[in-house]
Amino acid sequence: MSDKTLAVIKPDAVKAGFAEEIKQLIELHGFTIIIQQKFQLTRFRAEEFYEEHVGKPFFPNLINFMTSGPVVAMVLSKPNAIADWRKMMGPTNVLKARQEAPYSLRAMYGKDGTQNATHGSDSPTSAMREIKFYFPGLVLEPLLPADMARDY
Ligand code: RTP
Ligand code: MG
Repeated sequence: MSDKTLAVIKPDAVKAGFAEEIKQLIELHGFTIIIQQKFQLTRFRAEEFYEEHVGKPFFPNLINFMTSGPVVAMVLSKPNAIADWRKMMGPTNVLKARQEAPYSLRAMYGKDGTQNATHGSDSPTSAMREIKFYFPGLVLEPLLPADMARDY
């Protein structure tokens, strides 16, 4: 599963009109966009997606932000997709990103510590959970020949 990850273009970047440019950069970096869709998250859905952060001081701001407009969710494929996509995004905090990785997506397209343009799964387990969250019907693994031959 580390060859697939869930990427999200967050509401700040979508609103600013950066989505197409970010998608072009994603493909230039060798990722294949397997599926993509624009979603408006409800508070309930945003709280479920970020449940690991419930109770943290930035949680209310995060939920307000993530429901402030549409997001573009994508499944990206490439060897080492999870780590490579996080590297392409850069550090979580945009000010830090601008200092340490000026050509990262967050440095170029983000605004601050919360409005940071993009999301990426942080492990194979979260990639699996997050891909299912946005694309529950997606079949990720091809059927085995034995499955196809089975008499259902
Ligand atoms: P993400 O989950 O969105 O890919 O970001 P991440 O792993 O780099 O960072 P994480 O710790 O999971 O935080 C999730 C999102 O919460 C917002 N945040 N705001 N103001 C703050 O101190 C703060 N800290 C985190 C950001 O939108 C961050 O991406
Ligand atoms: Mg995270």
